[in-house]
Amino acid sequence: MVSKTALITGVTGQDGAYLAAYLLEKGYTVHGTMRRSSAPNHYRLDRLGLTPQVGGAFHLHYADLTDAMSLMRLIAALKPDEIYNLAAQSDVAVSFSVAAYTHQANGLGAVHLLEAVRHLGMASHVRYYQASTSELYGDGPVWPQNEETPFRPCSPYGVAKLTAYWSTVNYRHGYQMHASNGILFNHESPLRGPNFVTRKVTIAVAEIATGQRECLMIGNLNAKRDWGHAKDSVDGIWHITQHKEPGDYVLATGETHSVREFIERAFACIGADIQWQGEGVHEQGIDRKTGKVRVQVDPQFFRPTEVPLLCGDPSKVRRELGWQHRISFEQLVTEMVESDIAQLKAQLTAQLTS
Ligand code: NAP
Ligand code: G4F
Repeated sequence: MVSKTALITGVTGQDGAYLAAYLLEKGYTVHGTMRRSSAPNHYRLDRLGLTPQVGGAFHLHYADLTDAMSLMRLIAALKPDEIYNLAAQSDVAVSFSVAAYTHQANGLGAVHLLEAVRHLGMASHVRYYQASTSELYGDGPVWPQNEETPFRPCSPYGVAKLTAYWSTVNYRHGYQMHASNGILFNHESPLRGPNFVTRKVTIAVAEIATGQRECLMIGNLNAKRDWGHAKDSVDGIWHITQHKEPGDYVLATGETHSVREFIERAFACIGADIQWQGEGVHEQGIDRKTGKVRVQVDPQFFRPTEVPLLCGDPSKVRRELGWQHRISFEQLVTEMVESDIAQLKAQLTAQLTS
């Protein structure tokens, strides 16, 4: 067991919740930041049984990446050994609507943290992890993408994350900080936000399976992603931060699948075989057995610019840190569908008995 203190920004998010549980298991004291919201936003922590208690190892604090002093104050008070900057406006599609805010949170937010560490005189002993992303590769022509592949981000989200990426590299070189980037490809779980495509699909499949809905409305069926499991990702994040030397690492499975394949696999979990008919915005997914239309394309989910294909090359992280993903694409999809069906059934039972 270790007796280190970690500060996780964005602990109420998918990765933050899993990382908090992972570090607590290792014996860390974990401090997480949360934002004020008008409704409770800690349901993921609740699902993992993470409740702050007096005298316990898990603590929550209000802070916001756009408020530099809130971060400075926390770092000064907590003196963490490790800082994991996971907080972000993480929705690529939404970043086209709130571009300036996305830059402030995702780009400047990282600078606020790095500056706080430097100004507090902690640069020589704090380890800093930056949640970088495969969105940095954008619509570039090269794949599989590795640490040498040129970045060509094509969304406000991706461009903002580029600021955070290079700031992390700059503070490493300029101030000898142990500051690392994890270039993470898409990773999912039952705790994934419901507006990301995987969870949107698995919730729809669960609702169709329980008779609550007829059809899934979807955007670009042909986009391809390297989808791993968030539990594997947080293990990689920790290994990057523990490495003697700081660096930049791709965390990926090395496999890529289309949105179409994800949908087929998710429907297969409830025994439905999806057949595709039509083209473009008129394409439909039909349940072969019942003839019912289960998937329709809706152009409102198209983006102004799209990242068509992500497939990571995790050779460096395998070679240097011995990390590799364990949970397969098939296991991931099955776990998500089963979790959504179980949750929905529990809700329906609760409604019937109340
Ligand atoms: P997520 O579920 O959307 O969680 C984001 C977290 O950041 C939440 O706790 C959110 O708070 C918080 N947050 C948002 N804006 C903030 C602000 N201005 N100040 C403070 N906190 C703020 O994202 P995730 O999937 O866990 O991803 C974690 C990080 O990895 C993000 O930086 C994301 O961009 C990056 N990343 C994710 C993936 C992926 O596939 N999941 C891949 C590559 C990189 P609320 O709960 O209040 O919204
Ligand atoms: O699930 P998505 O919204 O994730 P996206 O855009 O790849 O971003 C996620 O992964 C990044 C890492 O590469 C993270 F940095 C980022 O924070 C986030 O976690 O969309 C995946 C693909 C896109 O090509 C999108 O156009 O699915 C396509 N898609 C098709 N129909 C859809 C839909 N995406 C969403 N959200 N909703 C749809 O109806």
